[in-house]
Amino acid sequence: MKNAYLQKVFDKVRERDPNQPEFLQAVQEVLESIEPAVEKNPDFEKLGVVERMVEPERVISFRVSWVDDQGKVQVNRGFRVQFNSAIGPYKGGLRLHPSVNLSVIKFLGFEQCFKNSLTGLPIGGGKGGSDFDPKGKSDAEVMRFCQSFMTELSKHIGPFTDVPAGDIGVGAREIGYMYGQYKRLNNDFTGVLTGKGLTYGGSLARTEATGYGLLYFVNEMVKARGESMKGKIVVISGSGNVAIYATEKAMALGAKVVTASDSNGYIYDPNGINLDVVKEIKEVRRGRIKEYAQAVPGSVYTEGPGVWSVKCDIALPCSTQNELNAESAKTLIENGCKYVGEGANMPCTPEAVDLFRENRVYFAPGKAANAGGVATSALEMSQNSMRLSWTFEEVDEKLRKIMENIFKNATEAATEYNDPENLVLGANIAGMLKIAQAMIAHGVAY
Ligand code: NDP
Ligand code: 2IT
Repeated sequence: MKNAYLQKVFDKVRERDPNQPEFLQAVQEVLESIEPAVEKNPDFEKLGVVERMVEPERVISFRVSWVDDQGKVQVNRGFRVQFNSAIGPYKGGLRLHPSVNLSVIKFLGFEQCFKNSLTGLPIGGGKGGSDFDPKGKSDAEVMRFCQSFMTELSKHIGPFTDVPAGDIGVGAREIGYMYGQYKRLNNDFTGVLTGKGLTYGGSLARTEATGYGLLYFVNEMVKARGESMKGKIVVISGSGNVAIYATEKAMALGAKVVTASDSNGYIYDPNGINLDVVKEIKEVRRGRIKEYAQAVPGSVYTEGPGVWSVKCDIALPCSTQNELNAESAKTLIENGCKYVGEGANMPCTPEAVDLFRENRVYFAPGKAANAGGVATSALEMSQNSMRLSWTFEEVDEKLRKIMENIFKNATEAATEYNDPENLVLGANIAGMLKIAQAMIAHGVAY
């Protein structure tokens, strides 16, 4: 970092939280890329804008005790980080995964602020979750965990305060159990969560939104280089919510998706993934991706994280943070990959992102490319407030326009600094400026 003010802010964050590597990584990436915008706005330093942005407004950590099927009491740790409410109520998902800790939730909450700002909708940033592992748990255990988690979380959220949603390990089932518990405790039928089921206030197209939105964004990048999605070979990691609907839309746009993965391994299907089979394994049976190879002749399952060794034109990491490192980036580049779009949050390491830029791989950071999920959550909030529901086509059309606008705004911000394809720079600056203006407008209490 060349800017002395930003370096000072980063040093302080590192001094305060030396044991939060994911959070430090996310902060460093943002601070490095907003440098030119901060230099243009010297009042930011006096007003402490960046210091305030890197410090969450509120961090809630709580005990979640629940009873397993054997009658034994289990204890997990729950979190909600309410990062920034300058432009709207805190908004962001809940992650249930054994790797969840404060560093992970803070990095996700920090990213969420800029992402939500980029959508153009009035939503602040937050994130939550728990180190509870839903894998191998019965429905009844998941329900009891979700109820206990919500018993505490309900004290801190509300439709105009903080509106959580899904993330890794949290889909329609978990949102249903949490919503039921919130309603039971508050006697209030309100849009306090998004990603709800369609029978109780959910929005059509929310399930598809993150994956579809990613492809609407990537389609803009491909068009900007005068190309088309038709016939492109796409490698996608993950086989959860984002990966499944990214695959669906990529195929609808004429591309061929040849992989899917989970934390055990990946499948390669040279004929193009049969998405019905993936949906049956993942959405219906909650099974493992290796079952695909047994079901579909001609496909191959490989144990381990090697999905990035498959040759492609477009790579879309849709699993988790830091899943694509420098070595994988080199392999992708050697194999002729031209576009990378982050469906997951921060899936590419900083070294991988540098390599993409140096080699003219057109790169879309998650806070721009995967913003379709939260944008559609905001559309769910609007529908709840209006007490009506839009058709699938209406929501999908709004989503497409939002993604095209994010691409346009990030590209324009990057163009101002003579680097039009630098969407990291463009997304961070465009997202940050709106939050900064709102924070300055609100003043500081003293
Ligand atoms: P899901 O739980 O539906 O799916 C997650 C997928 O990623 C699974 O295939 C899972 O495999 C794999 N995965 C998770 N953790 C790891 C890990 N540590 N190592 C390897 N593979 C892993 O989650 P989503 O699809 O909702 O989320 C995927 C990513 O997209 C996350 O980064 C999330 O933050 C981001 N995102 C999600 C949005 C949404 O609306 N859902 C919106 C924007 C971003 P396994 O089953 O083996 O664990
Ligand atoms: O990372 C994300 O943007 C999400 N998990 C979705 C958040 C939301 O509120 O829909």
